[in-house]
Amino acid sequence: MAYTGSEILRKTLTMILAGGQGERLFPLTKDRTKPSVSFGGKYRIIDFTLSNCLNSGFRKIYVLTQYKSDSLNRHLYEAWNIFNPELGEFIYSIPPQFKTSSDWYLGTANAIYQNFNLIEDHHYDWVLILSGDHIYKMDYLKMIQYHIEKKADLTLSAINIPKDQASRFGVIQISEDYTIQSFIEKPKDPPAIPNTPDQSFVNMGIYVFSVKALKEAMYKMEEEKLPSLDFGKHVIPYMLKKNYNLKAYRFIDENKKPEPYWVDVGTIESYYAASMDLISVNPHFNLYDMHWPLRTEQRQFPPAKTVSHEGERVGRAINSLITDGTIISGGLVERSILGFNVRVNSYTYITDSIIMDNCNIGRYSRIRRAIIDKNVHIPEGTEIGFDPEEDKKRFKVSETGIVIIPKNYKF
Ligand code: ADQ
Ligand code: ADP
Repeated sequence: MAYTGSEILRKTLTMILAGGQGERLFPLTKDRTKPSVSFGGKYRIIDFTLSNCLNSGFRKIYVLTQYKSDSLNRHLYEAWNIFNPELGEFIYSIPPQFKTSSDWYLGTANAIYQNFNLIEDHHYDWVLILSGDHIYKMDYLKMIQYHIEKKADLTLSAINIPKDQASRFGVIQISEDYTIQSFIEKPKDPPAIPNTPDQSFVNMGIYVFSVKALKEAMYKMEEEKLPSLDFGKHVIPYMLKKNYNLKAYRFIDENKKPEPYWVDVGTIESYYAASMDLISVNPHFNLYDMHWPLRTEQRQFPPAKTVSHEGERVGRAINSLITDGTIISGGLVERSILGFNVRVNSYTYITDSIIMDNCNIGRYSRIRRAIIDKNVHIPEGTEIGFDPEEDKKRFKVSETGIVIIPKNYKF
């Protein structure tokens, strides 16, 4: 049976998993959940998934939260409280329901299971399950149309990535018609794509389930007393074993570049690389494409400003993103991202760095390959990113030498 786009949108519930602890992004996730971490100067990571929902028409959204969800909840309220319940649109944030035990959400599938009533109460046919911590542009309606066309029980979106990075992901193997034949969650030695030995085909954690099949599979797992906490570890392997129709959907990037771009910004290195992509001359991810607008909270700050005294040519920013309220006064900023309300003072040099909201960089400071979280005042003459041994005494330094200064750090 063919469905129109609007029928699909009416019969689909979107659930965004936003509860991950984000340990590998520490200390950016010390007091906030991963989807709430700033990204690209003015956004938070979850804005990218939510913008995808909005741009593909999905407006019935539950955000499943857990750890340190305070700033995420406030952000959802301040930036995303835009849906109209009278039109059947909503966005609600749902903490653990303690339905199956007195515990928190015990995994991705358990988070959905604890909220099954939300799916059942309104007779949805499909549930779209997303992660709140990925950077990409995707039209989810195309994926659900594919799911219906293939008569699938579960469709998961997948992408080719270098094999040597694939052990962080669920790796799949498919037949010619994209039926999933094997799925291995985070294998030590990931299988390669046939005839492409350096690439693997991996699960992006974006799922479309037919509600009937999901319910049946999860209740059967419960009856059989099998663990059903996690999609990657438990539910997908179970459904494969029981011969459900599992299909892979090859990710279509709405950036429309030859190489599809999707990043799980789960580590400091991937967060930093995805940030630096934004400021590269030809980024994979285009913030300025008005066909796929990205939404966030619009805050009341004056325009960003650069200041240089008569005859000087300082107070400059090159290849950088500068957010509102920021003043670069007599310093040089290169290949960096500056958040809201930052002050860069005279004779400073900032390069290849991310400086978040309300930071003040004192005169004569030199900062290189650093991530400085919100509200940090860097004293005059401070050097960061030039002497790894010195940096390690005070701060977390990533594998590739990125220095991270936590929010509110006092020098
Ligand atoms: P991971 O990303 O490792 O692998 P996981 O850490 O479980 O999976 O997180 C998936 C999403 O769910 C994240 O957005 C996370 O924040 C959220 N989440 C995790 N636990 C949660 C909980 N208890 N409550 C609410 N939200 C929670 C998965 C798949 C892999 C796939 C990758 C792609 O298992 O097969 O390759 O995603 O990133
Ligand atoms: P995070 O460090 O998690 O990114 P922020 O400090 O940016 O969090 O604050 C998260 C939200 O809380 C923002 O929407 C901001 O407007 C609001 N907020 C920040 N400080 C205060 C405060 N002192 N009182 C009330 N709301 C605040």
